[in-house]
Amino acid sequence: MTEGLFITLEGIEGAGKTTCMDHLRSLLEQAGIAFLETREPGGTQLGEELRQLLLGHKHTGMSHDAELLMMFASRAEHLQQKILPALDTGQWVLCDRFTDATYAYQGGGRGIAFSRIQVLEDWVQNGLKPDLTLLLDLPVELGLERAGKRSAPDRFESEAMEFFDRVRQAYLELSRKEPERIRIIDASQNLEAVLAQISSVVKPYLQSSIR
Ligand code: Z5A
Repeated sequence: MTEGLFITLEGIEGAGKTTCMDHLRSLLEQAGIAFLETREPGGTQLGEELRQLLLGHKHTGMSHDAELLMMFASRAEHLQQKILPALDTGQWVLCDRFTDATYAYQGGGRGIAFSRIQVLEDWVQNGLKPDLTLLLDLPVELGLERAGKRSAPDRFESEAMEFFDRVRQAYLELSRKEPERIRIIDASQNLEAVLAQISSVVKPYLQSSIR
């Protein structure tokens, strides 16, 4: 049994990850590939409870370090319980956000040094990284406008425009460092054009999985 492929979706608020996840799911189903669909923070019972603490407004003033550590606590559980077992049995994993979000939000957004985040990444992931990351990039104003049409904002969504600007810049910096893994999708385009970009990036991986 070969190892599965680990694909993550990233982007600022309102980038369209949920919509693109639907598209990825149908591409994999059409190709007959078994996969696990999951998200962060969350993906396990403990992770989902941490997600409520992280996104809810009960602990609005939590420290940046507590926030960072809870992201990695959720991730450690997620890797052990779900992601690694799926990859080990040859399933693909589609994950809505992963560690690039930590560099972008806790690093870029909150101002925690990348080097400190890297210590936790090395500890929890032991070298594991996604095989492919689709970074849905768009201007912050457009993302917030799209997201604004939805329900009440969570603790992150309540941040100011400058916060999301820093998050976006951090994502772009990550993709400059790892251009092969982190592929930029122009999410400012209409939905049809965005989904076409995703298909063209993912199709070579689908073809190489057909033996
Ligand atoms: N977080 C963190 O800080 N550190 C970490 O390590 C991790 C996460 C893992 C939860 O994430 C929060 O956790 C997140 C970062 C933090 N906070 N924020 N912000 P989440 O992924 O669950 O929450 P989210 O970013 O708010 O994602 P979302 O609500 O799922 O939004 P989305 O998936 O990107 O957008 P969407 O729902 O697909 O699209 C938004 C709207 O735009 C919707 O009405 C669509 O129909 C529309 N749309 C989408 N694409 C288009 C195009 N191309 N044209 C026109 N309209 C479109």
